[in-house]
Amino acid sequence: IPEHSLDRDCTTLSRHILQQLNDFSGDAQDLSAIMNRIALAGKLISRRLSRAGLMANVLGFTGEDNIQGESVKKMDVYANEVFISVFKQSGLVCRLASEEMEKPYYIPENCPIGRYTLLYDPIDGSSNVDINLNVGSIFAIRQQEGDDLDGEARDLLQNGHKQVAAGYILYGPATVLVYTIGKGVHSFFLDPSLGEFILAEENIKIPNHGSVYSVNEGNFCKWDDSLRDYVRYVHRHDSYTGRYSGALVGDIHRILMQGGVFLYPGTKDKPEGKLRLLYETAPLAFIIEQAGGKASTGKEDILDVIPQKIHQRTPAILGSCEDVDLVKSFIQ
Ligand code: P6P
Repeated sequence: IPEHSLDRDCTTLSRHILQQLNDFSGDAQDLSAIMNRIALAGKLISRRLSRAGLMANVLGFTGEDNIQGESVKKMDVYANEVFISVFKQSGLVCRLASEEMEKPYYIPENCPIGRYTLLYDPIDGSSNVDINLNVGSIFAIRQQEGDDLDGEARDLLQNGHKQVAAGYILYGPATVLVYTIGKGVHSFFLDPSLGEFILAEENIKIPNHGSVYSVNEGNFCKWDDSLRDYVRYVHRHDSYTGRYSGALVGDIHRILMQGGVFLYPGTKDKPEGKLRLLYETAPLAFIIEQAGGKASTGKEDILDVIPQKIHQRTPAILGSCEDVDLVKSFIQ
């Protein structure tokens, strides 16, 4: 689509999904409507972030801890409630599973079997909010299977191939939404003057190799020797450069667009690492693989991991094929 053509400006997210599905059946309409609600959540969060410094009671901590034992920031709570409120009356999803909630939130009136579940991290990297650096929302959509009468949501404990759609919203200098429904990866920029996410790039392909390695080297002494050998290797080669923002979505977006590898390995005391599977590494693995990259725990593809519990963590190595293979060659 030519730059700044009227046609480009009219390629909104919902239109793009229907084009992608090349199908205007009920299911396609539902998926398009769900993505539209996610886009609405992104607009509301983006607006709040842009005013965070100007509004009382937005920055800083609530004083509570979330189920992960992490101190909760006011923006975490606000963003989580935004996702719940935009889906409550939608009739589109029956459950919302979030990093911020111990158990999924059920929307009882929407719960016929086969309805969708939204898994999301409402604001990832929220420690960046107070210093005006990028943060992101991460989401995945799965279909409910079975009746889940006891609220244990066991049908969510399946591998990432069960994801129907996944993506993220990056709140940076511009707000960018990146999604896949298994037919390539596409990006949309929020045009504040239109209040719409407008198509920016279709079928994004991650380069086969990139110069960036993105990892928190502060954990160097806690890693296995194989990871330390990998980092010593890239230190010795001038062709590599380190980039790490401390916010997953921005770090992954850089790797998607420019190539390279993002790592959050396990450590000796936390072999599963820090990142959660169902609403962080699995959605991002879907995106990276759809863009032609690789996503591994170091032992297996992230999309093959079957979680034992909703908030399970996995080690994560995501990025360009050559760079992920290089990391894996040290592990093996
Ligand atoms: P560390 C933010 O808290 C987060 O969940 C991700 O956004 C980010 O990639 C990671 O943790 C940063 O963790 O241990 O490097 O500060």
